[in-house]
Amino acid sequence: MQNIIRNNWSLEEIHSIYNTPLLQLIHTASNIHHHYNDTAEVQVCTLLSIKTGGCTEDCAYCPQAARYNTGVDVQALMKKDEVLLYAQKAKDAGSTRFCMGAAWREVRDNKDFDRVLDMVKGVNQMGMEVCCTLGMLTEQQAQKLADAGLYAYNHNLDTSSTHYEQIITTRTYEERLNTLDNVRKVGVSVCCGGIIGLGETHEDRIKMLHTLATMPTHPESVPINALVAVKGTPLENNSKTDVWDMVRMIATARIIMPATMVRLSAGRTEMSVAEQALCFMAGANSIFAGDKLLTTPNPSFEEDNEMFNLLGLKPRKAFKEEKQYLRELIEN
Ligand code: SAM
Ligand code: DTB
Ligand code: SF4
Repeated sequence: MQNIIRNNWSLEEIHSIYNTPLLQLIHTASNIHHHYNDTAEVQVCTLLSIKTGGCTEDCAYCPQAARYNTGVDVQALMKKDEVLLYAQKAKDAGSTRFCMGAAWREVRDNKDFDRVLDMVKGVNQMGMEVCCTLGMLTEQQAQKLADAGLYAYNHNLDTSSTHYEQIITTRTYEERLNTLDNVRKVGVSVCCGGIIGLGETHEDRIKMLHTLATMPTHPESVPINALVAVKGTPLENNSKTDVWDMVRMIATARIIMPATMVRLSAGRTEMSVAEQALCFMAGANSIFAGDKLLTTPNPSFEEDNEMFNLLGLKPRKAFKEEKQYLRELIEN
């Protein structure tokens, strides 16, 4: 197997990989995973919602959009010290990446942003990889976050450019791609993936993977979320995501973006350990840990510890390789 990372995938190629008979697909993905990564290692990330609910946007899946009645309590931006306590708790439980999420359309240059910059500095000083997901960013804002020590920025495509308008109308796909460009320009690691179970077709999933795998540089991490169908959102009655679809998606992402961290993200509470094991076999090497995602439940640290022991997995160390790789990219 050659060490080649490709950015020139055609839709047809990805279509044919995605549609490979399932066991063969898992086998191929597993081989590629072995070649490029330490398959025993899984990155453990913890999420914290630092500003919850009351969001102006209309993302059809989201419990935090003000326009849906989902029972999520609106909470103003948390205080820095409180956030750092959560980060310490996550670190003590074995997390190496701490991701702070805000229910914002975009970052604004105000006191709240200054407070987030302080949080980023604080978490960085604790020796954790610090990540944020705050909505759209300008290049200047991305630079400020980078200067404060931000390691990664999460901004998802969510779905294909075609299905997108069925899901979100208050900001465009183009705007998402612009934010991702701004993050890339300042040398912050890009975390970008999507959700399955939004009513999209297999072709939409293939198209989204194609957009990710043909970026000039692959995102360093790609979260694959299964929709958490929250009561009160327009997608509350969507059917449960088929675990085989999750496996197929992860395996395809692994094959076309071999060195990327592929994150088995939202939806794990609905999956057995055996089903999650299949996802790790298919190339997933990152999870969100801790009993809450942003507003919805997630398996506890204890449950995940047990799973790691059973499957022989170990948490990946912080700051491994990625930074060097990014540095080289910027220098060249
Ligand atoms: N407000 C910011 C934004 O939209 O970019 C950051 C937070 S937002 C909650 C981050 C991501 O979480 C979304 O882009 C979406 O991919 C994911 N997400 C939100 N609600 C979800 C749900 N119910 N099920 C699965 N993923 C979800
Ligand atoms: C991502 O891809 N998934 C996370 C994180 N990035 C921000 C969010 C999942 C949210 C699930 C719904 C909730 O808990 O509110
Ligand atoms: Fe707001 Fe982000 Fe939820 Fe969309 S996904 S409604 S932007 S919090």
